[in-house]
Amino acid sequence: MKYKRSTWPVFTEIWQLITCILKLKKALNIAPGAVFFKRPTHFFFHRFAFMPNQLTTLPGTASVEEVVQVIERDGGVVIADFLDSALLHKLQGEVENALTESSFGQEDGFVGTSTRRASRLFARTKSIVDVASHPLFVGAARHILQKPVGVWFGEELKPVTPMIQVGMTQAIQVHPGQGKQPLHRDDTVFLWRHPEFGREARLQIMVAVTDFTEANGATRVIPGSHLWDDLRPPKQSESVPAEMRAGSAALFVGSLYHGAGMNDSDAPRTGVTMSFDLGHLRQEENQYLSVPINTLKILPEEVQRWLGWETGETFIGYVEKNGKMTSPYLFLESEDVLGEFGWPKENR
Ligand SMILES: O=C(O)CCC(=O)C(=O)O
Ligand SMILES: [Fe+2]
Repeated sequence: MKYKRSTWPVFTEIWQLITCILKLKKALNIAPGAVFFKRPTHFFFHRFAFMPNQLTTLPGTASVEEVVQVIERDGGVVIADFLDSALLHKLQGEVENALTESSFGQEDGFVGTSTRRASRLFARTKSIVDVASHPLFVGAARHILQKPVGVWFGEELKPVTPMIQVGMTQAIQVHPGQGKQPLHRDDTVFLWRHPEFGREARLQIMVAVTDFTEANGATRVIPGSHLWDDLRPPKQSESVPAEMRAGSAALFVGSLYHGAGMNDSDAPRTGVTMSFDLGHLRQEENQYLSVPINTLKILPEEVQRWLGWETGETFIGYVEKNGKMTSPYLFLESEDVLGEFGWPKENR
C-alpha cells in the first residue's frame, strides 16, 4: 500500500513561518544579519536576513557613534544637511567649473555616455577639504577603518592601527536620459573578498550637490548587502534610491552594492563623491599626480597626510634619505620637494 502524506500540515507550517517573519521584520526593521557582521557565519545567515527597505536618514546633529551604528547595521546612512548652505553654494560653483572641463563618458556601461565626471578635486576645489574634514565623515571613517590588527615582531605581539587615506574624488553629473549604472561594490577596486577579508576597506561619501530624487537618478543602494558573500548577485529590483536634499550626504561602506539611478527628469543630477580607504592599499585615483605639490603644500597638515604623504607604523610609502626610511610628509616644508630626492629640475 502506498503511503500518502497529507500536504496540508506543511502549508500551515510554511504560512506560520511567513507570518512570523513578517511580524519580526515589522517589529525590528533591522538586518539581523548585522549580528553576524563580518564573520564567516554571515555567509549562511545573510540569506535569511531582513533588509531595511530604505537607508535611514539622520540629522546633521547626530553623533559619530549613531552614524557608525546605522552604517554597520545597514551598510549606509543618509545625513541630512551635511553641509551648511554657504558651503553648499561654494561647492556647487566649484564643481560646475570642474565639470565643464570634462566631456561625457565614452562607454555605455559603468561610466555612462550621458554622465560627466571630474576628478582631481583637491586640486580644483577648496570645499572638498571641508567635506573630507567633516567630523561625521572622518569620525565614521576612523571608527570603521582603523581597527587594529595584531602582528608578531619576534615574540612580541604588537597591535598595529591602519592609517586612513583619500582614495578617490569625483564630481558625477548624471544627465537626463542616462540609464541605470550597474550595481557594484566600490571596494572592487581592491578586489576585496567577502566575507574572507573580514573587514571594510573603504567608507565612501556621496554629497548631493543638487537634490537627489528617484526620478533624477539618486544613487540606488541595496541596504544590508554589505553582509552578502561574493556569490550573490545584486539585483536592481532589490535596490532603493538614496533620496536626499542638496547639501545632504550618503555615507556607505565599500562592500555595499549601489549604483547611479536612471535620470528620467529634465535636469542633471550632480553629486560629489570621495572615499576614505585603508592607508596601506593603493589609491584608486593617483593623488601624487593629481594634486600639484604647490597646491598640496598649502593644504592642512592632516589633509596632506590623507593624500598619501605619510608612512604610518609599518613604513609603507617611505622615501629613503640618508639611509633612513622617512615619511614623505617631512619633506613638504622644503622649497624644492622633488629636488630633495635628486630629481633634476630640467627633467620635470
Ligand atoms: O553617481 C552615483 O550615484 C554613483 C556612482 C558610483 O557609484 C560610481 O561611479 O562608482
Ligand atoms: Fe560606486
